[in-house]
Amino acid sequence: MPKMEFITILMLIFLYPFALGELRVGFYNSTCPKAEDIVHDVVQRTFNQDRTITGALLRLHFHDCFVKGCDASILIDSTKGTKSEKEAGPNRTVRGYELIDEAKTILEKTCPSTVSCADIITLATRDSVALAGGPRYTIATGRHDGLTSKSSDVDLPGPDLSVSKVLQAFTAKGMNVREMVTLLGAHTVGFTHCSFVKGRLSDPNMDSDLQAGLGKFCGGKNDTTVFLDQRTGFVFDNEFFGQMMKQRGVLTLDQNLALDPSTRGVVSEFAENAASFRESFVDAMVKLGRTGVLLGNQGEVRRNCRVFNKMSVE
Ligand code: HEM
Ligand SMILES: *[C@@H]1O[C@H](CO)[C@@H](O)[C@H](O)[C@H]1NC(C)=O
Ligand SMILES: *[C@@H]1O[C@H](CO)[C@@H](O)[C@H](O)[C@H]1NC(C)=O
Ligand SMILES: CC(=O)N[C@H]1CO[C@H](CO)[C@@H](O)[C@@H]1O
Repeated sequence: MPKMEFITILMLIFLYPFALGELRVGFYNSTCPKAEDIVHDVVQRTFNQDRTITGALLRLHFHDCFVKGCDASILIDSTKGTKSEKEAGPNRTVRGYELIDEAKTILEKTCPSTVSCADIITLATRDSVALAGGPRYTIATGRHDGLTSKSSDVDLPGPDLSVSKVLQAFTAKGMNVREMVTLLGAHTVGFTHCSFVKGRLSDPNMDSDLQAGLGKFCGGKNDTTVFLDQRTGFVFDNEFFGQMMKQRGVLTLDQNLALDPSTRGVVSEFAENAASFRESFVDAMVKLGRTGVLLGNQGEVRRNCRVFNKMSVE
């Protein structure tokens, strides 16, 4: 029937972008109009009790996106057969899983099987940055959740690597040197365990007052934590870069950003110009959030962020 065919073709043309899939601002406008509000409320409630959630989510989002793309593969729990990404060394101390579960539980009640775990991470991170004083930005959604998560896939750079080695890892993900410095500005919030600091207690590139202070906290046997930004560790601002310019970086890599000729200029620009850092940060986060995303009919929308749908017991 010609008429039917015509309608079919029209429908195909109309549905084409959906089948192909793309990230869009307000992707859930019609399928789950409350999605972004629900995530925001959960983040707000958690933040009111625990301001460290901003650092937790930023790191969770980064570790997710840099290993097999922003596909929530970091959320998968290990099973008897497979060690998942979260078991890998660099994740030891990644936090924030409970918040994602809480948002997912509410979303599954409101609009079942609609909002991906990868989008929840992305939205929650965005909201937590704004609550800590950082920029509020719009971010596209429509990511799907990945179907694999293996501890052996995790190859994140460590904090003692040189700037040029770490840059290689960022370049491999399509980021330039300015974007790398910008994203490392996330270390304006959150903390590190003393195990990453011990090796710096005699580093001549560290301000001597800071060294004495860290020596007291990190000199003992306990692996306690210290702020990455020693001046405003809870506030999302450009003070991290000010601290690097004063040799008050806690991680070797962070300090080296201010010492290495390839990155020093950007560090000094951000230290002086808060607006410039904020703008760059928004652009870099939007870009980070597009890394290796699964769209359209790739992947799935997990019902439980810790378990692949095919593994879950109905
Ligand atoms: C490849 C370069 C990077 C290295 C080597 C690195 C290394 C580290 C290390 C060693 C810690 C301390 C972890 C702990 O002891 O618990 C840390 C914490 C953190 N990282 Fe990074 N990082 C990098 C890039 C990033 C990026 C790109 C972001 C976000 C966009 C980020 C966000 C954070 C945050 C927010 C924390 C604090 C976590 C918390 O408070 O629990 N990092 N990072
Ligand atoms: C969703 O709504 C917002 C605000 O009205 C709009 O900016 C955005 O383009 C919409 N997105 C879609 C995919 O409909
Ligand atoms: C180390 O941890 C133990 C057990 O949590 C605690 O009793 C002790 O006071 C801590 N020592 C220092 C130096 O913080
Ligand atoms: C939260 C979590 O699963 N952390 C794991 C990260 O990796 C270390 C080392 O393999 C495990 O001991 C942790 O349990």
